Amino acid sequence: MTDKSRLSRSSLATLNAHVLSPEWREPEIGIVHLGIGNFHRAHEALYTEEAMLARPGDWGICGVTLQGDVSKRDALMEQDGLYSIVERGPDGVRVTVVRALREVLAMPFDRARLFALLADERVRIVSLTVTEKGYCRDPQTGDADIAHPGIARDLAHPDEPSTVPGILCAALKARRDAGKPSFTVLSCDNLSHNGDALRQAVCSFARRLDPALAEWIETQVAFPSTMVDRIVPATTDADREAAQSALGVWDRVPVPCEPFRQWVIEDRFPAGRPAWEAAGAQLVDDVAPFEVAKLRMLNATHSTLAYLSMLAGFETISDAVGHAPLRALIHEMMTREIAPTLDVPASFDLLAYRDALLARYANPALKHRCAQIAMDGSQKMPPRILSTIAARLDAGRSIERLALATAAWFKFLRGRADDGTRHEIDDPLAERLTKAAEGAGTPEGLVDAMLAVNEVFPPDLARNPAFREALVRAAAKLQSGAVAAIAEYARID
Ligand code: CS2
Repeated sequence: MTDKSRLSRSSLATLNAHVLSPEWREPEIGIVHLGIGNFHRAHEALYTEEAMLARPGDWGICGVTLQGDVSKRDALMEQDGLYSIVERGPDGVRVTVVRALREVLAMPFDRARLFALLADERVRIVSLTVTEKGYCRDPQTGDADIAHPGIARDLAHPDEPSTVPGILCAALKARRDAGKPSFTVLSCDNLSHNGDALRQAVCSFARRLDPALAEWIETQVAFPSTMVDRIVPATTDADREAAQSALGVWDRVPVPCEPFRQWVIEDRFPAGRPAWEAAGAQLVDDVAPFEVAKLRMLNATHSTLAYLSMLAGFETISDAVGHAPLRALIHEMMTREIAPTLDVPASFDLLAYRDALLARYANPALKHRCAQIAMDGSQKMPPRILSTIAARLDAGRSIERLALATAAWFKFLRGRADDGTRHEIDDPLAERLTKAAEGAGTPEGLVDAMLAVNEVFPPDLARNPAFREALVRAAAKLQSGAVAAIAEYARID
């Protein structure tokens, strides 16, 4: 393939005009982003691109893959960091090219370059989308988990870190030792209070090596929280073809996504930030209400749809909500079980939010696979579903639909759909979870074996009899198949 026929800085001039904004000035790197997956590329990178178009500044991004994914680095670098966004709405496809990504690194191969950038005070923000498990937290305390092999290794070799707490700690130590100002650390993952959660993981890690450094981080480093939202599936050949036909050149790594996007950010950036508000981000004093509402409404129903669909045989989220009883089930779950637990400002209309979510899920063009959402349940269930269950139980309220979602996860962990089709369990606790799920025959046995997994179920919740009973009822109902259980739970009061 010639340079002109694939997306790169040298083919930019040949692109169809509507995919690019003309008034672009190449920025220097000002942001290092850990976890350069599709989500970041369709979200923060795009907001940053538009912010720089509105107000030029040096906020170019260096993206880092922490899994040593050299092929992802190389594919993006062969295109000079350029890629396209394939926005798929019910009414058609819109393709745009993003230029904010200036460099891509793969850990551990590019360690020296990464640490040189992190030490450079022109880098003013380090942001992250590393998924829940990337934080390496002890689920009971929220501190960096010293039983985690990566954390243990980084504590023993702090100069060659590979985990997020280890990398941030080493980089912040270098800033402190050189007398330089810190960068702001911006978590963009779906965790409750993601900024505070990251600060605790980093500070508890630092305290074990150097208490004075922990103190410096506590006082000198800002960890604003954010709520991020955009549905971004994995890239398929259909996306590459859509990009090719809009661009006129070949893009190996386009990102598909829905038209909707939202970003609510706590405005604490002592070292400055891009004018993200010019791109539609909401800068607020407290993101907690937005964050909790998104986790409990969107992410919780996503996981519910995913586990029930993996059993029932619906492949995508739009297929899942196309099944009327399943759509009714999550509609009622949001209305009756989730929304009443949320404490949001009066201007936040939770029922309108619910309806907007259902419309987004129904987008037939998106093809968001349930198997992708079903990953990492041990990390996702606590903030998405178990936190609502705990709040409901505290208030003496019913939890039937939430219990069905949880029991569907248990059954999913057995690795087979209701028709016997096999699926993989992709989860950091996979071995433990599948053993517990497979070993137990009766609904009671399954529920008790799962409730004993204390990395997922806090002791108070695991011991709650109303929770156990609701889970046993749901697990028993799922024995006659997910479709039958969905039909019944869609109707209950
Ligand atoms: C999804 C999220 O994969 C998942 O678990 O629930 O990635 C979801 O699509 C995003 O949070 C939407 O903003």
